[in-house]
Amino acid sequence: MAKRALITGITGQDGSYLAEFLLAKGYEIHGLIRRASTFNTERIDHIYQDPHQARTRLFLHYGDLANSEQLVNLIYNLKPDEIYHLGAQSHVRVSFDIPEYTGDVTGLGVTRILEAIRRSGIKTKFYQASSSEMFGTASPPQNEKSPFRPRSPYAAAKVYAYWITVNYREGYQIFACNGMLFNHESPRRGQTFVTRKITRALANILTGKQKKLYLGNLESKRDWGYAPEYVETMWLMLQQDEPDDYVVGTGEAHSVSEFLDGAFAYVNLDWREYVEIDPRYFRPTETEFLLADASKAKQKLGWDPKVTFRDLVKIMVDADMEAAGLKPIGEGKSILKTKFAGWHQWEANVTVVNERIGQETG
Ligand code: NDP
Ligand code: GDR
Repeated sequence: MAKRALITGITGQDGSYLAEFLLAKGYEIHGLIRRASTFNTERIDHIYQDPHQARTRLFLHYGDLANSEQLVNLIYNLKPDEIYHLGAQSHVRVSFDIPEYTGDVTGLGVTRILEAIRRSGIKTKFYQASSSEMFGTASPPQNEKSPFRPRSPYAAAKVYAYWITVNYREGYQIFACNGMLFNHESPRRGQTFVTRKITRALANILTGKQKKLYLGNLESKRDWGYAPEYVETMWLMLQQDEPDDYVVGTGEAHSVSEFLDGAFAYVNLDWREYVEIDPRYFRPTETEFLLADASKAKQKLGWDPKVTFRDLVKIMVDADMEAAGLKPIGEGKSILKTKFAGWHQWEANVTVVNERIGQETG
């Protein structure tokens, strides 16, 4: 019989790739979505299946992480083999504006799911989307033994979520894992995260729709990888004999200005002519330097990412050029074909989620 998975955050970047990955593995997928007055399923529209058809393997259910009543019913009724908990208020800058809500959804939301598992008494495996942001000021490279020194309401909520996951594993013998994933990006990345903000602005500059790109701190360094490779680790963690916590990242860190260098040079432009600094994008406290030591994931999960930082920049620029109606340079597209000829396709990568320019809050 097909395995059944529940994914919270299925409409997000990672949820959409994970759903695609698990469908390719033959899973039956159930996704939690929030009711909205507009369609909010752009990232999964290409895999959407009409629930009225026989042999449908993707089902969507309304619910909210801020409220446990629906979660208990859903988990009890579905009895999923695996739960991937990816839903969160995931924007670090925004968490300073809405700290209480972030604590509720990103932190307590995890307890609501774990309690639903415990109370319903079902046997399921649980994945918690923990984050490199939890390390904050801890010296790089960061691994499973590094201290947590969170630098934002988001990171503090994720630290709480990390420990409640460990607590339910130890206290109630739930197969629960924390994946401490470092930044992972893609053409499906939300448009207010810095990499996508840059590649999308670049495409708009090329079409003449946008003149300037307003950014904050260009000096912070991140270990950026390619999102589809990261969702595979989530699945791998739940296939092990014992539940455990893992750091996942490439082992290479670059600054925001290096991302700008790579993206603009790829289309023969100089970012200094377009980028302006806007203080509203600075954070009250910043995480300066994140670099993963993912040796445990490499050794125990056999995970070894293929897409490099330079590949990632080209993949994202190509996709945003294509989404803007331009002919992409093409190197990113062919890198994807040769290095990642797996379960997801280029076409499904090219997304125009929102046309608005210049009103980003993050
Ligand atoms: P996204 O922001 O793209 O997706 C977040 C998802 O959570 C969306 O589906 C969103 O729904 C859903 N969500 C938000 N609030 C609620 C709520 N109150 N109730 C139900 N669902 C809600 O995040 P990513 O895909 O990038 O990340 C997935 C997870 O991994 C997050 O928990 C994030 O914090 C974590 N993470 C991400 C990393 C990264 O680099 N991407 C690195 C480390 C951790 P909607 O579409 O309706 O907004
Ligand atoms: P991050 O990602 O905070 O690392 O969290 P983000 O892309 O938002 O910021 C990365 C770095 O870029 C700097 N920056 C800007 N960031 C944004 N968003 N907008 C700007 O204009 C801008 N200018 C400079 C930031 O200050 C920061 O240093 C992401 C999220 O996906 C989290 O959910 C996840 O847990 C972590 O990655 C790992």
